[in-house]
Amino acid sequence: MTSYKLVYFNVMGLGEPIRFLLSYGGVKFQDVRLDFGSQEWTNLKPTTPFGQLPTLEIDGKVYSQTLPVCRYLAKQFNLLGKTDLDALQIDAVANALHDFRRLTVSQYYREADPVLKAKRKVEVMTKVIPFYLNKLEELVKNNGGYFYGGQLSYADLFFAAISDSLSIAYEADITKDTPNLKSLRQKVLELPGIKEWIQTRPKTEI
Ligand SMILES: N[C@@H](CCC(=O)N[C@@H](CS)C(=O)NCC(=O)O)C(=O)O
Repeated sequence: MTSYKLVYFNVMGLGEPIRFLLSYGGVKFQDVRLDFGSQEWTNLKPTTPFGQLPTLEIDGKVYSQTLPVCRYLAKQFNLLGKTDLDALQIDAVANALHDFRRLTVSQYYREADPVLKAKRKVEVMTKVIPFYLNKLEELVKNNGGYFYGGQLSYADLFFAAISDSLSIAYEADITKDTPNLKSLRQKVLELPGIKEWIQTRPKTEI
């Protein structure tokens, strides 16, 4: 049996889409959570492929970068469409979601400098969030309740996994004005494996 060990910080962040995929796939995984400022992370950082987390160890070998890791798992669990062109479209949505999270959560919400944060807030609230929500809502509306092809893909799981963090940054339910995204999120949270993960996962703010 394949062994999986996810190493990330004690937040949802970029670890959560990987945790969602592993839970959906019904495989057991070690969910290692480090403290950002810890000696453990300082020691581990130079040994990781690109000095950052998450990493996923598969049968003892370390792999990094959230999107390729998600894509690999999506392939294992049949969440990458049927053709290479399906996969290309699904990857594009997942990549856009990764950008959306980075701009909203990493570059604005987690910004430590209050002056810079206040400046970014205006841009994020008035431009970034409306832009992505509008595009994403349209996709789901035009694709039978999913991001692509009228069927579940890893992009759908990715969105549901980052939605809580997006809502924290947005200071409101990120799906409050987008009914299609709201029901997609709900559908994913009800999936076997993911439902159990949500009930048992450690509770963290973001
Ligand atoms: N491109 C990477 C970005 C990973 C990343 O930004 N990781 C952050 C946490 S979300 C990190 O490791 N920060 C700690 C550090 O850089 O020391 C991915 O998508 O996985």
